[in-house]
Amino acid sequence: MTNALNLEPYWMPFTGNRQFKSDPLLMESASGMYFTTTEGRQVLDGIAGLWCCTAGHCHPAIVDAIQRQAAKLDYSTAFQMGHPGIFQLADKLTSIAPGDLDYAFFTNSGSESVDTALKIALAYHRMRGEGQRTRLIGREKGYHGVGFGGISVGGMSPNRKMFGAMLPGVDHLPHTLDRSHNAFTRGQPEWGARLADELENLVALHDASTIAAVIVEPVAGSVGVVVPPRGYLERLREICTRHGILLIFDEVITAFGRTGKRFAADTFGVQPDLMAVAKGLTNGAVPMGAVLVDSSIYQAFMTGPPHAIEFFHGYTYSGHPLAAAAALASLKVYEDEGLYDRASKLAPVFEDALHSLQGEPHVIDIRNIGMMGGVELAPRDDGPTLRALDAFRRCFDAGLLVRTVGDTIALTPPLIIDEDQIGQIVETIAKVLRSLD
Ligand code: PXG
Repeated sequence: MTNALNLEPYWMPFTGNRQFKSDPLLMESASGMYFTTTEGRQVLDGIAGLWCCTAGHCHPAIVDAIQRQAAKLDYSTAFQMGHPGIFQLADKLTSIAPGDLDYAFFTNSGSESVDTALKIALAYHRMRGEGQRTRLIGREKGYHGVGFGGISVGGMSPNRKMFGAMLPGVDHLPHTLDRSHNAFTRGQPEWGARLADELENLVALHDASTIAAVIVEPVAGSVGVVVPPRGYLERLREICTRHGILLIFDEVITAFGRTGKRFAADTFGVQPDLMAVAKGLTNGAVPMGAVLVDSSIYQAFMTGPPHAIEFFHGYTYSGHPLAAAAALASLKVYEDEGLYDRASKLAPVFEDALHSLQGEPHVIDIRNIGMMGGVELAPRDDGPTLRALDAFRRCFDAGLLVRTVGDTIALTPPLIIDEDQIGQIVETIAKVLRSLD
């Protein structure tokens, strides 16, 4: 099968193309917790595809909804027109979203959701006569996708350094990863809330009247699972409110149960003004993202004549019928199968299992919350990421898919995982760690 394929023309994203093409890993099919490779091997999915297949793979209800929708209405524009599914979805999403996030704007990815949220924030201030609020504040080590807005507020240098000056007027908060205080913390670290006070310093430097929004991942994912210190998000919220700055939560990874409640905003009890979601929205089955918007922000746009477009933004595929069908079916499955409760009940089991890896070779930190965890390895002397990449490949060969980000092994299994499978994940990782250079 692999031999018959011409691997060369496909420029693969976020991949070492030459290494991959010399030793490809190809998936043929998937069901529930498992992938099957083109060679017929079963691989346990430790990362829900890429933090997205919350209810496992090829869930029959989601497959059925997509198939029926494809045969009924394949496409209709979202501009000046609609279809029932997308209104049902906006209704459903805003009914489960925390606080007054009562409006939903649809996109096709997390990156588009982030850029859309940033544009809403800028336009909102301008609509209210505060057009001088143009600065955006992100955070070091943050990941907000790959659009120009997302990489500008993002804080990962490899994703930024090749791409010029990016958006002007962006500043960054310090990140909260601090092993000297917080290594091997279970859940939220006690130390670090004071890092939120750095926002006061940025306000003092730039003046609040120039700042539109602050964007953070409530739990940073791609940097290797960094859980917010106790009190940190609360303090960011308080400072933003005091200075009229919008707080955007990028919940592309954390929404839909990952932290043990529906949204990380629920888990931490902190309410954002805008929330970017994607990934789990459709269980990964059809690309879709959304920005959930506080009612007061939407209302600020509803001012001109009723026929006038209020927000000059949108995508050909915003609110795509197949994505809407997949999302409606996914949200129903999450509720019908009690996956949010399941995540919160399994979280302590997952936590114990992960922390049992403390003391295994190379492990320098373990971080976790809900059903997301990171096991950080000491970098090899011959370069960062190499040891983790070696671990990734050895886990795969042993029948387990993990994700490595830097030198951290990230684990975010589908929420349908059972206790035996959690055991299988940590046993496989322990064996692999013992075999590594
Ligand atoms: N925000 C966050 C917090 C994300 O994690 C995006 C935005 C962008 O989403 P799209 O759908 O445009 O990719 C993400 C995406 C990794 C990894 O290995 C994570 C993502 C993407 C690629 C790799 O951690 N998250």
